[in-house]
Amino acid sequence: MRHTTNRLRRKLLAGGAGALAGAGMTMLSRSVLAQTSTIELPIANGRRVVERFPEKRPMIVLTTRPPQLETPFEVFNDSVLTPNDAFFVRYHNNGLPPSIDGDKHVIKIGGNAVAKPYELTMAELRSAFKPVELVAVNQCSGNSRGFFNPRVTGGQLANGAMGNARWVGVPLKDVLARAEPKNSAREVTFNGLDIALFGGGDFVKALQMNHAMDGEVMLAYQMNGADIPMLNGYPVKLIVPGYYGTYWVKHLSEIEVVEQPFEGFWMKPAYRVPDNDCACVEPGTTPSATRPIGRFNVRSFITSVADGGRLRAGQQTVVRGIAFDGGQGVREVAYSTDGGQSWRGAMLGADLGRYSFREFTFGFTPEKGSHDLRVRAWNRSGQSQPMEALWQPAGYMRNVVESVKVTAI
Ligand SMILES: Nc1nc2c(c(=O)[nH]1)N[C@H]1C(S)=C(S)[C@@H](COP(=O)(O)O)O[C@H]1N2
Ligand SMILES: [Mo]
Repeated sequence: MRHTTNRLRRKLLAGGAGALAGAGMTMLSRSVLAQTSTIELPIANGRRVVERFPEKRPMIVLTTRPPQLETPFEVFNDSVLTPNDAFFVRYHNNGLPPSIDGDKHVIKIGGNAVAKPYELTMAELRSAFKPVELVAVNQCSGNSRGFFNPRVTGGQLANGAMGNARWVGVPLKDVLARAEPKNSAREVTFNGLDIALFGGGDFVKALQMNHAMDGEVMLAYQMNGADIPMLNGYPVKLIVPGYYGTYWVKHLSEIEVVEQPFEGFWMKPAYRVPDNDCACVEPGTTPSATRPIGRFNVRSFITSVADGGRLRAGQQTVVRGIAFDGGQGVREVAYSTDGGQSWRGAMLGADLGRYSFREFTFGFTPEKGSHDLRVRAWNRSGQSQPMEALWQPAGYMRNVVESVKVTAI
């Protein structure tokens, strides 16, 4: 029932959008302007418009064409899974399809390194393979870019370009196996329905063959028990657990298994990081060598109180937050209430799997005055977060131990 309703709704939203993809998106984003308000972000970005897009609650707007929407940070305190209507949205190009018929959608599987190219319908994807389920974080490479100092160009995001969802779909490995990859297969490329309207590069990403065949990379058609929202990749998106969102191709429509390395614009020069252990360079300098961005580093955030927030003096509060990493799983979260001078262990919440947000809590009874709260996580292989922010020119991979200054009154 819900399924049907969803589909109807999606058609309604897209209805009358016109033949041009770009015009279609204008209609989509303009259809619900009534809810506009603004928000002050605690960074140099200043005021931001908060607006409601199709299937979304009011979100922080970076751009409207294409839609780039950030999750209001309070959402991360409500639940460990990020609701679909609050999940961030990132696109590169303007040519979004004005509407998608989920029942007619097909994924073409081919390339010069398969013996049997074929077309996979959504119906077959849902019925001919054994579905799997996984809770995993999607995070944009540029999440938190707006905090870089010295500042860098690109979307000036605060910390809301991330989200955690329960995905249901089919392992990519099974879908590829049916095309009978040859021994010469080296990489797999992924393309979605959106196009670059004004030239520039269509958004295509690639994974190494062994990564694509690891059994974890997934073609998901469900997000938190519902169809994937249009703006998050309806009807099917690639899930690359532990890897930055750039690989999570939305409206997936073409998969190619190829013998030669793929170096399209969005693999090179875009989405590269300094090729060293910290993926960082001296502020203001250019890396001498780069590699494609890969797994998430370790991060943790206090969610129950914001920087500049107030607490009650003399009263115990439970401070809450989330931590995650690139797939080892969170082993430990430490907290400090004195700006990092002394640390104690926080309590970890339910384990939803090693790719999920992990909740943590600690009790704090503040004395009257100001306090500098910090949290720092470790993953199961002992990796953690730097105390001082690292820098790189693209503004990717920020994971410094953040400081949340609160006043107890
Ligand atoms: N088809 C398509 N898929 C895409 C992109 C895009 O521009 N087009 N952007 C990628 C990037 S950089 C990110 S961070 C994620 C964001 O996923 P979301 O919009 O569902 O949150 O989508 C990825 N998949
Ligand atoms: Mo991204």
